[in-house]
This record gives sequence, structure tokens and C-alpha cells, in this order.
Amino acid sequence: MLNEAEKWLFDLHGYLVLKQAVAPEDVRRMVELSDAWHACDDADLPAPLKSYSDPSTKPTTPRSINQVEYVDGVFQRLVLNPEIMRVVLALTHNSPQHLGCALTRNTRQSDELAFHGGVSGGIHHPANDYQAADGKVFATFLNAGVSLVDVPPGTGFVCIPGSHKSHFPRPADVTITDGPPVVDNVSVQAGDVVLFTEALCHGALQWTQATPRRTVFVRYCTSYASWSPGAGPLEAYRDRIPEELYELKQMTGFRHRKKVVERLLSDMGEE
Ligand SMILES: O=C(O)CCC(=O)C(=O)O
Repeated sequence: MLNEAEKWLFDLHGYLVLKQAVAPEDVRRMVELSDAWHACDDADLPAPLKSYSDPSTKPTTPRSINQVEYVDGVFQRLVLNPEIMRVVLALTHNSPQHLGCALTRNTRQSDELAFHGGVSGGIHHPANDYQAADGKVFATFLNAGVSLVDVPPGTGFVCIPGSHKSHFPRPADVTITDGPPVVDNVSVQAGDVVLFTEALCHGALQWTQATPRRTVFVRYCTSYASWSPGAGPLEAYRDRIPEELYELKQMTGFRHRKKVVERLLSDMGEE
């Protein structure tokens, strides 16, 4: 499902750019919903939307609105997007679990995001691991950053390519504003996806444009990872999402093959 060039690049850098993976009409709808919901105070968001940071108390923290996939079908389509799932299936060896969607807005007033993630001294977190062996790449915690706007150079996502398998601590003076060759700033168009392992050291530069940056971060892990007691699909809102998405959100044993995976593989002409 990943071609040889993609495997090579993901192993080398810890991320891939999936160009124009999302249809323009879906991008437009997500921008519309982002603008409508981000105009609301936390208390006025439709259930079960939850905001990561309330602008009334933290006005400069980039605000993320979570659980959007329970409210509109466009986000359900996004979680199951064939191009994103092609990569997620390959990287999780056909055992994916959907963790959540964060509809994030950055303005020129929003704080930049310092480097986080990555491995230090070669120590991996068991729930955020990366390996390459036997002609395959494997990552247990993935983030698909779906851009809903064009992101010009000098702003947006940054990372230290290769840091997902670094064996030495990052020197304190290496920061998000350093350019190449240490830091990559990934400039994308609306509809492009930056799919990275959370083991990659990454962050975000201050937004520079007059209109806000809108992004959906779609997070996946392996089906057998247990993040916290009670995690998994929101049972009270089960009837709001398709059965396939409900199953994708469930934690299962590592030998279990999800039906949604069978369906996706069959659509891709695999197995
Ligand atoms: O804004 C970005 O591109 C990076 C976001 C990020 O690092 C995160 O959500 O953890």
C-alpha cells in the first residue's frame, strides 16, 4: 500500500505529504463549519463538541474543537479518507484505531507551538513507537494534519526530519525558527495532508496571514493501544456516526481484523 519511494521517505523523514487527498467541496464545508464553531464560546458549541482551550481564558492558545466527527458527515468521510487510510493501514500493519479529530484555528495572534514529540536518547514511549524492518515501516501513533487553507513558506508546520529515530537529545538551542538543514517547514495547499508519526519532533510557526489557518488533525493509533480507561467511541453518541467509524474507534486485540479494514483493503485491491 505504500510504494517503495514512500517507505523510503517516511523512514528517512518521519512524515509524508499527501497532495490533494481531500476533495475541494469537503475542504470548503470544513472551513465553513470551522468558522461557525470557532465564532462560538465553549458553552454555545453543539454537543458533543469540546474545545481544547477556551478563548475567553486563553485567547492566544490555538483553539482546537474536538469530537467534530460526531456532528458532521464531512469529518466522518475525512477519518475514512482512502488516501489517508492507505498510509495509516500500511503503518499500523492493518490494525488501526481512530483516536480523535481536532479542528484547529490559528490567527496572527495565536502562539507559536514549540517543538514537542520526538525521542530523546533513543527512548521510545511504548504507545508512540517507530520501527522499520523486513521491508516495512511501522508506527503506533499517527497524526494526519489536513490543511484547509494554503500555507505559504515561513509559517505553519515545522519538524526535525529524522527525529523519530534520533539517538541523542536535541540541543536546547535548536528551535522551530531554525531553517534547513535541521528544521523542515512544510508548505502545503488546501486539501493536502501532512501525515507524520507523533514520534517525530514537531511544532508550528506563528501564523502570518490575514485570514486564519484552519487545520484538522486526525489522530490514529494501533487498534490494540489503550490510551486511557474509558477511551474509545462515545457510547452516548453512537447513533451519530456510521458503524464503520464506530468500529474504527474501538480498541481490539492485536489479532483481530476489523471489518472496516477488510472493506478498505478490498477497495484498494489488496488481499
Ligand atoms: O500546527 C501544527 O502544524 C502542529 C500542531 C501540533 O504540533 C499538535 O497539534 O500537536
